[in-house]
Amino acid sequence: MPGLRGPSDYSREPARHPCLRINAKAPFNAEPPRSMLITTYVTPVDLFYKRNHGPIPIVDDIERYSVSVRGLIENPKMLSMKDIWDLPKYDVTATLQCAGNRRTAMSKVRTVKGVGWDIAAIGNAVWGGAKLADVLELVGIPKFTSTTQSGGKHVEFVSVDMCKEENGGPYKASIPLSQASNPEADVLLAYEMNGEPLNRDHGYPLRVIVPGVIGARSVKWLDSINIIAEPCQGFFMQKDYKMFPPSVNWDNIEWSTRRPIMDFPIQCAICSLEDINVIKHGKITVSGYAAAGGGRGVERVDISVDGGKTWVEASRYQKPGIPYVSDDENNDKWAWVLFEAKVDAPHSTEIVAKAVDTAANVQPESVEEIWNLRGVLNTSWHKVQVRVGHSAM
Ligand SMILES: Nc1nc2c(c(=O)[nH]1)N[C@H]1C(S)=C(S)[C@@H](COP(=O)(O)O)O[C@H]1N2
Ligand SMILES: [Mo]
Repeated sequence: MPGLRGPSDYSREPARHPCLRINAKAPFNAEPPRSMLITTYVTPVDLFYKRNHGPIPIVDDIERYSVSVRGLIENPKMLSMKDIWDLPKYDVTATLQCAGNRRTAMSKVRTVKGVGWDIAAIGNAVWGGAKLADVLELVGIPKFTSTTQSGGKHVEFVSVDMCKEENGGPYKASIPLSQASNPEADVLLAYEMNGEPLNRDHGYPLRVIVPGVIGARSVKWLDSINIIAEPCQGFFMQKDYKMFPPSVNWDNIEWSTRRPIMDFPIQCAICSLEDINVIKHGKITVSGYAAAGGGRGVERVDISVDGGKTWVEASRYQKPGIPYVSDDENNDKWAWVLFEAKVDAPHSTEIVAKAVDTAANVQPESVEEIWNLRGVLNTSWHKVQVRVGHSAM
């Protein structure tokens, strides 16, 4: 029996937290309630969103598990968990966000294809593992390499889960070799999440973490690493997770004209309020998360209580009680920033949040202008309705 295998049915799924909102049962896709998402800076493993495309793989014998590293390199190798554990260990606090986060709101404009997510297909964890740049050195690829001698330019990660989009084949994705071999990009082969061994849902025994990039590239249940000349040709790189303008529909789509999405764009959402709220007259707390992709900082989070006419600035923090400064070198550069503002809502209104990153990128105002048929990257201003009533609900 192999060390790691992908079952063909859902009879051996792990137990999950009862608070999760299940968006699809098989494959299992679920997110925590809004209010629970931001009670902690580091998201508890149980509450962290779970995004799968097939049944959860099974480890029969961890002693027999190994990752093969092969392709356009001189010395292909099979690495056991011990080989990975023997490398220097890094703990990287990084936010993972599904490109489909906030898809449900986009689907209200026009139908989109995909799992309906509210605003919690995102989480922040401390990932422990070896740097991919160190792993690549074991097979003779020096740090900061963009092309190997035999023409390798991309690093492909292949799993074992059986995905229907791949006609029963495994999930796979790739990133450029220049990013993979750059130790400062902090790409990890992670075996721990929040100080515990990874659990099955999140990729046990070993997964990739690509900080600052959409979750789809952080392949779980890693089986092999291939050094290849062209980006991975798998479904999730070539026929999914690409950005299209609103004019593209299922009749005129040409997948090959677009790049696979990598860095996620500046995002923020209010988690302290549901879509529609009835509140008592007075101060309300508007709090949530902001996340800038690509290792950029969160420069500002703006809150409006009049639908976007006037704005106040929210306070930002990563560590409780310590104000966040976007260019501080001690920040967790790959992690989200929580925000809070106390505002007055004297009458029924729309409360809006939008964030600005350190490259001055801003979230687009309307979801219509970024609508796309797959419902990805909905980063439009996050809006909630507040009705001021006589009694709080
Ligand atoms: N093997 C494998 N890796 C995968 C996936 C998958 O279905 N199979 N889903 C991807 C997507 S789309 C996301 S958003 C993240 C979700 O990671 P999580 O379930 O640990 O939150 O895993 C990525 N890695
Ligand atoms: Mo995703």
